[in-house]
Amino acid sequence: MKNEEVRITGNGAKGLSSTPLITLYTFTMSPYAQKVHCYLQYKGLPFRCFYINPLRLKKDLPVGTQVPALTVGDQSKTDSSAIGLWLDELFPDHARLLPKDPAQKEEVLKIDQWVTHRLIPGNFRFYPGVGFTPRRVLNGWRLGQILHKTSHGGIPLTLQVMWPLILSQLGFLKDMVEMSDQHVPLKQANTTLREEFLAHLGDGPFLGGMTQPSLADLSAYPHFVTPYVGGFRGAEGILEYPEIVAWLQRVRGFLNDTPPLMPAVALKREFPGDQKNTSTIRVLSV
Ligand SMILES: N[C@@H](CCC(=O)N[C@@H](CS)C(=O)NCC(=O)O)C(=O)O
Repeated sequence: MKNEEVRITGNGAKGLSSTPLITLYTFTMSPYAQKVHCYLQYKGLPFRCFYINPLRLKKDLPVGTQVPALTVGDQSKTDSSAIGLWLDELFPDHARLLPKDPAQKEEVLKIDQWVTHRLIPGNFRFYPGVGFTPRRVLNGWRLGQILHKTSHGGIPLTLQVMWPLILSQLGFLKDMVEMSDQHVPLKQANTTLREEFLAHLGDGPFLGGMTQPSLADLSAYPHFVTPYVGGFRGAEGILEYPEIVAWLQRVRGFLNDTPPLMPAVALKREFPGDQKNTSTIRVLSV
């Protein structure tokens, strides 16, 4: 698929005339932008994605300096969790991201903060990390390749080759790695985060023991799904946690995957748990 064709993708849904035009400004692998993508899918709102070229980020954003940014009609907002709260205010008749009950709402917001400031930063050690291990270099190249395939205009080959080095120099990624348990070995840090996640899930079926998915589930879901389906090294560790895979499958049942969370050109693996035999993961040809 040519880059021009994936610059803006929409679901072509009916109802855009009655619902204001909604545009999500995103990068394919941004876990924060993907949070908002899932909020919109869960609320069943028609929207389109503008896959920003990271080399022209500030020029192409309607507001702010980071993705996600969301435009609803003539209003724009940044910051993933704040956008979630805003969507509930703007579209109260669509599925709610936050429960009405004050105690449950507080619990959901607390777990969302844990996802945003602890779970997601921990994952950034796979891409930029500290130092250059083979896995980080391969994941850096994979990210550069995906951004090239999905962002308008693409990324020159020389920069794609240098992508692991470029990532290691980005200020916001250094901040993310600082926020993670960077002095603990990566495998151990991942185990701790997955155990903390399971503690938040409790007896389920959704985070915080809720009976329906909430802002917290939709914030955490893409963090586990997209590095896996995108073919990133190390993401397959999720298959060692059948409770998390079962939760991912439950959340997926509430999402209308239009436009898809991952453009088809960025897919390398099937959804976690969809493989009949998880010991032989089928790699999709792209
Ligand atoms: N707290 C923000 C974080 C957003 C964020 O870190 N976005 C990254 C992409 S994952 C970005 O746009 N970085 C580019 C930069 O900071 O120059 C949110 O939750 O939306």
